[in-house]
Amino acid sequence: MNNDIFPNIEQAQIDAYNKDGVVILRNALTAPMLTELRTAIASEILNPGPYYHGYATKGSGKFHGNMRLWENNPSFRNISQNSHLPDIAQQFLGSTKVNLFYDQLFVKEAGTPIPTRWHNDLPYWPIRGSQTLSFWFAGDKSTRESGVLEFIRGSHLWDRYFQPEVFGKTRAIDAYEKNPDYEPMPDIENHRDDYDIIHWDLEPGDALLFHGLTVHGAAGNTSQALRRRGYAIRYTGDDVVYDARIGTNKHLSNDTLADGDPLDSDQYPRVRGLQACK
Ligand SMILES: O=C(O)CCC(=O)C(=O)O
Repeated sequence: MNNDIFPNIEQAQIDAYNKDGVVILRNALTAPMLTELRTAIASEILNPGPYYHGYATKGSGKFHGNMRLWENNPSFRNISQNSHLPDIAQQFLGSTKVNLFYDQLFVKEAGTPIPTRWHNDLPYWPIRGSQTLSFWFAGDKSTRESGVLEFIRGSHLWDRYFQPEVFGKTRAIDAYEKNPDYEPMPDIENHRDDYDIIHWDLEPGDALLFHGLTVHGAAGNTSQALRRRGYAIRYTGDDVVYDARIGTNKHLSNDTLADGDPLDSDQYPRVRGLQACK
């Protein structure tokens, strides 16, 4: 890791991540990286890649989503692979190797009322294992009014898999297959006081780091002034393998891997650790 760019992660931050399932990392992107990210997002919005999953809004605003962006855009590749971010991931994962699972974009323009439903991510993913870490980078100042992410503290330790649902009307996937081992998501929004819900207001370049089982969601962006550009990168560690179970997102699956295989492949490149392949 290049310490001129980013200071070492403190053990207290790693402990907080392990306990709460989420931590904040201020200024996780350098200023040039933030500029590169914003330029890449603008180009993606003008010319969306193949996994575009924009959501229809009632009346105003626009919710632009897409995934596997680095495969088609060198700036997303640069940020997710050739930066200090995999080094940070390696420290939080406590792993000898790091794979880039995929990256994803969530842009809620000002005045987009669509909430992001409460969910956890691992049930959507064709992988299993405990070392799963997402970064969610703020491209803008983000507050509850503009739809910053909220988390249920410690929910990664529940070890519960909630049935995936589509976030809204989308071109990419109409529905998820039901997995009998998954359970329905409880009505968290109408019982918020029953849960330990936390959030941070973010400045551009800040990142939220969270575990694949941490339950999270977001309000719509009701601000008329702030865009809410969110860019997520998902990294995995040593104990994560491919999982061919039903109910996962078919745009994330891989035809060449069998159930139980390590992820190392063109689609999920090993970006840190011996034998980095791409
Ligand atoms: O940005 C959003 O609205 C959703 C983000 C999210 O759910 C994720 O990154 O896992």
